Amino acid sequence: MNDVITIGDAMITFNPDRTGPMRFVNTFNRKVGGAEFNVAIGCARLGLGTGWISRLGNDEFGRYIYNFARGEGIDVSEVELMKDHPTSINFKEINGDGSSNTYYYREKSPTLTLNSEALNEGFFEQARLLHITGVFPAVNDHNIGIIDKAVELAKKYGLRISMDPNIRLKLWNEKKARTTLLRWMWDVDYLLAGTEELELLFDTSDIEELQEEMKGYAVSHLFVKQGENGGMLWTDNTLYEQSPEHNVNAVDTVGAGDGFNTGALYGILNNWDPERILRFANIIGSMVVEVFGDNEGLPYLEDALNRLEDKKVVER
Ligand code: KDG
Repeated sequence: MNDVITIGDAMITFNPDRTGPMRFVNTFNRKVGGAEFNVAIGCARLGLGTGWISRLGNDEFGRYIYNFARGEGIDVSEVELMKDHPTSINFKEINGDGSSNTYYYREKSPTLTLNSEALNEGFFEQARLLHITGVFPAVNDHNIGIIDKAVELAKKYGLRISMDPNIRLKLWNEKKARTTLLRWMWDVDYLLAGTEELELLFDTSDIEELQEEMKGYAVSHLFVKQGENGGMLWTDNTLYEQSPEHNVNAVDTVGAGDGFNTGALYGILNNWDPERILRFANIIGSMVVEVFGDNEGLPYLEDALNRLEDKKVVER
């Protein structure tokens, strides 16, 4: 049985070996990225049963991603390698402060071969939570129908639903992002979003106004991810605030939000109290930015708990 299932497009991510404009970068390291895929890795590392629905190219990159996912212990029974659809790729440009720009080559994503009829009901029936993001539907309109069906199946089998808007304006425009993501909001239990994304979706990032807004939907937990400024969680009519972690050396911020999500989902699925959930999410986000790559910094449960409990670890 999987605790968490998710659907998405993974890519070979080329990480530069130096900061600065990409035109001056000569060497890249081959890594793997993809918002939903990162969450799947993070959940699996924390010990949650995790399943990923996807399509990859039947090529060397596709095999690499497939084996990577399998090696992380992700259930890949709903992943297929497709002929004539090269695996998607992206290149990153990293700035001195760890922030980055992304250049996508994913128009013909192998996930175009995935259809809503291909979603295996049994996979949903056996799971506890469906995690969706705004990246997969932004890659192609075709994927919107797949998320519609996934949400329908999640409801049918009583799964909880978490959503990270993950708005990528290189993939779709503001209006499209807003109308598409809002149509799923009625079914979302846990919303995990950045301040700018909330502004785009609800025309406000004021936490009191957002709390009111959430009451109109079924959202029980609103997480506001504030990056280096920490985060907030609104649940049960109470607002919890988390200040930033100390001494974080950010080298690559991509994937931090996905890391935050994994901590939040772990805490929720284990019925932790809100303060602990929020701190854990924040800690995992901060661990991700300390390592190059979109998911290499995602911790195993023991490492994350050591940070949560401020335990000193003897290294040698
Ligand atoms: O959330 C991080 C992801 O966005 C990254 O791993 C890959 O850019 C990416 C994408 O669009 O999925």
